[in-house]
Amino acid sequence: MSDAVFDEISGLLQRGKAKDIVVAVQKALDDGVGAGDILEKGLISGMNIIGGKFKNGEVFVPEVLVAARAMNHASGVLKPALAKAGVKPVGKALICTVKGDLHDIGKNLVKMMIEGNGIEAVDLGVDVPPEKVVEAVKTTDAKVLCLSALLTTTMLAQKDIIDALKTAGIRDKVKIMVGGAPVTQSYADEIGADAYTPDAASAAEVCRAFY
Ligand code: B1M
Repeated sequence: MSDAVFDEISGLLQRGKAKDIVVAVQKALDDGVGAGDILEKGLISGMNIIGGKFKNGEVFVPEVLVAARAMNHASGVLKPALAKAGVKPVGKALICTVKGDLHDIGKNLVKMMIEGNGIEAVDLGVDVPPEKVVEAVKTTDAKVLCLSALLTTTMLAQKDIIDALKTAGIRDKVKIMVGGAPVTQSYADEIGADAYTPDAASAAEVCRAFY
């Protein structure tokens, strides 16, 4: 199979062409292209390109959001075929915005980029208390926990969650990633997180590396 079909899908994703990408992905499936190849060589590859451009300041939040929306549409078309082909996500990650914090744009971007890297993201939402996170870590087989905080006041809740997991005796069940505008590497080190990343693209890269 020529790479042209994957280049086309990757290009449509990068340009955020949600309707066109659905048609292109369906056509590729109808032509017998493997769902796993479409995901890896078309969609994830396109998402990685847009993620890199976002990291370098070549594109901005709106472009990433439309690309992510296109990714979601295309993934919807692929889902049944992927399930049939037995291509499973590499693993599961939990994600939330911490207690007291309602900002969800960054969290949603991180979620979309993680999903774009073949990881199933379980979204616990915003304003999430430590008890709910502890429960989710206990009851799912997620390997990574992603905590977003946008306020200098709520970043403290990232530590509360780590402490609650320690108290529950399940701290080591997950790798903990922290991020959000006020969060820094030194803060992440101080509270005992496993990783800090400054943006959604690097969060997805680091998250993928944990699997
Ligand atoms: Co709010 N807000 N806000 N706000 N708001 C900020 C954060 C603020 C910096 C504005 C300012 O004063 N300049 C300020 C915080 C000050 C501080 O604590 N230092 C602030 C404040 C004070 C408040 C309120 C208290 C205002 C008030 O009511 N008086 C209030 C708090 C509400 C609450 O949460 N309890 C509030 C409310 C709101 C809105 C509801 C109006 C709205 C949120 C809407 C929504 O999210 N659905 C809002 C918004 C939009 C902002 C700004 C303008 C934009 C935030 C945003 O979405 N940025 C923001 C000012 C600013 O940032 N310029 C501001 C775009 C987004 C893509 O970036 O979320 O940083 P960001 O995510 C990035 C990275 O941080 C990183 O990746 C993302 C993409 O690269 N990242 C991670 C995020 N999570 C990560 C997790 C990771 C890794 C990377 O690993 C797990």
